[in-house]
Amino acid sequence: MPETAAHLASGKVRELYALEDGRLRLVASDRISAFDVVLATEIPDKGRVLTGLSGYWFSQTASIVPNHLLSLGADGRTTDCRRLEMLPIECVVRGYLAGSGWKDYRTSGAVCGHRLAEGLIESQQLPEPIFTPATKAASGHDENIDRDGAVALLGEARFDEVEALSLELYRFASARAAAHGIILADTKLEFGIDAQGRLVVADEIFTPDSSRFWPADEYAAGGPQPSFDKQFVRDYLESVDWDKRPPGPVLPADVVEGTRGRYIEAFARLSGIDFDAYLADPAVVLG
Ligand code: PZK
Repeated sequence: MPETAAHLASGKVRELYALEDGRLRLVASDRISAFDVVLATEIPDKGRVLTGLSGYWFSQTASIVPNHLLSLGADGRTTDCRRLEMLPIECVVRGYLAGSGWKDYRTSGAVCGHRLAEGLIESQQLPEPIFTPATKAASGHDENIDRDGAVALLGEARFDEVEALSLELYRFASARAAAHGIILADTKLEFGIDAQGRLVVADEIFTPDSSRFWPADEYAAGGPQPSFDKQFVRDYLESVDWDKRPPGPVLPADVVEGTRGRYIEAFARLSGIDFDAYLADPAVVLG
């Protein structure tokens, strides 16, 4: 008999369920968001690509930190995981100056209390990656906080632990991505505490929805960079008359197919695994 799954929460493009035995089930849809709006058109297999990549990275980083993954579903888009007490911050690591990091630097010369050299330009690589935590806002627009702000939420010992682990995870994945022509500009990690009080990495890890992936061969600091996965969608949305309020426009078939191809290419380049092999047996990413 199939187990019952109670719906717990909806993300923009994912759903979270509680199973009867206490496990959680994350289901990644094929929905895509751009300019903060979920679009009317899905990208076939996007949820499978993100689930497979996350599974791959959880497996590859298990010697750095334990993770919440228990099993991948045969559908390729379902992750069963351990239920944790989630930490109240987003653990962001930035190796390049983009998004809110660039915005904060331009305004104040610092990002989350990290004072940076003068004269840096948009998308420039930082001399070393920095840990730039943010609060989880219900609105979805997280607020960057400094060390003191994060220590007030976590305590000093736990802060030091997640900072060190986040930086180590970023260094591991960015080196792997760089070797395959992809810049991992920044990433957002989520941690929780298990029943034994151990720190565990959860949610999704090093996916294009939780990270900025840039094609290395097109990298040129001094402005915004093309997104490895979403650039066709962004270019199309900028070419039509849309005020960036919901509902988003329907995407043409060539934009959908091109974007699907980019997701599948990111999966294959980062993991070294053929996407059809993943579809045939999702556990292939777990080694
Ligand atoms: C958890 N979210 C985010 C919200 C989603 C995902 N292992 C865990 N234990 C307890 N809580 C969570 C996790 C994980 N991962 C994750 N919220 C809680 C979220 C909505 C939809 F798919």
